[in-house]
Amino acid sequence: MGIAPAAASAGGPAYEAWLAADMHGEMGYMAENQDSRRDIRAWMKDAKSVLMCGFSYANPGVESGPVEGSGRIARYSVRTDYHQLLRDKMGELRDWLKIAVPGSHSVPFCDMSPILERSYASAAGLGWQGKNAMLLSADIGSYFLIAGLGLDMELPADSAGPDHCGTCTKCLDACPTDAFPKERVLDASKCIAYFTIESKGAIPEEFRAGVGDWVYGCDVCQEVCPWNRFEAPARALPPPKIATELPLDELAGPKSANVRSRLKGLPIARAVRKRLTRNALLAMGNSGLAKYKPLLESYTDDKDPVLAEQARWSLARLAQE
Ligand code: B12
Ligand code: SF4
Ligand code: SF4
Repeated sequence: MGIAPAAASAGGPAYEAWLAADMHGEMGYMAENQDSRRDIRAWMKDAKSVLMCGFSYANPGVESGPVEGSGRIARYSVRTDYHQLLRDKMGELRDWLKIAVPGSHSVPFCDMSPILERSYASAAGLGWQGKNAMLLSADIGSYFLIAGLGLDMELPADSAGPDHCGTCTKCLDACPTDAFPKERVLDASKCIAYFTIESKGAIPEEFRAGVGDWVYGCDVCQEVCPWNRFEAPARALPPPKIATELPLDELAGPKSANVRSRLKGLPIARAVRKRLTRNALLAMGNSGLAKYKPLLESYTDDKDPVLAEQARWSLARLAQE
């Protein structure tokens, strides 16, 4: 937890470069509200300070990695959807403040508001923005989510945390789709998290092999980070509800409705059936497992052209094995 001034001047030259280069794919909203994303006062006129909090979702001791026949999902998505949960937690703080400081005004936010949360969190001393663009803490690594509370009171600001990346480049080297044009700048239109969570259409062919077995999000640039060796346990979030590996034939097969019922209330439930099916068909193509051929064949004439084309690509890839 830390305090940033309302005018934390979030973004800086890297943000300008990022906007100019159009690296947001189908996420057109990211190019909108540019000024408000940099300065909370654009949408909270009376803001003077911003309280920023980090909530660990690490699961120390639980192995997470490729499992034959399964697709991987990002670690943050195995617990109850954090958007409302963390906004509500910040809302409790707002309600408490209203009593402690009568007449005070504060606005909670988490992930959904036009604001550069990582920059504000960094200015509030929660950590530094690593070369993988993640906010990293020397105490709890990067497996944490961010939420904030805009405040109408001037509180003493914390100072930005020092950068501990040093000469390390593990995350840049490991990214399977080469999504970092330079340190700390992510080309979102090449990120597996974008392809598997946000993108509605076909995943471009040149990135399909790189997507590997990821079916929802991606953790590669965090898994390789030395600062995540000391994962702190999650205290503020509910326990994981599912494993980070999901059977591919269940995701795309006739029993997909059963899997979806297990995903209820989790961030992954936000993905519509078509998107998860597309991702599972892609992962089957990358699996090297011939057992998926019949299921893939059943999709080659699907009425959805994205699924049909993905199935054909995956069959062709399996045929090359
Ligand atoms: C859209 C979005 C995405 C998009 C695009 C992300 C992107 N970086 O462009 C996609 C779908 C790809 C995505 C992926 C992920 N996301 Co996301 N995402 C967001 C969202 C909603 C907006 C981010 C945004 O505005 N990006 C625009 C760029 C320009 O901003 P930025 O990366 O935050 O930071 C830039 C500037 O600060 C600047 N900068 C950084 N350091 C420095 C230093 C100096 C000196 C200067 C001048 C500038 C500068 O350059 C940075 C890179 O361009 C935020 C929530 C929010 N409102 O902030 C969550 C958020 C960033 N995501 C989050 C998470 C967890 C993820 C994933 C890990 C999910 C997953 N496992 O699949 C991946 C990680 C990918 C990665 N390596 O960053 C968390 C990050 C928590 C943390 N500890 O950092 C956030 C904060 C959500 C939350 N409330 O917790 N995400
Ligand atoms: S989340 Fe995956 S694809 Fe996206 S930048 Fe990190 S390693 Fe690359
Ligand atoms: S892997 Fe290395 S360069 Fe990347 S964020 Fe972690 S410490 Fe920084």
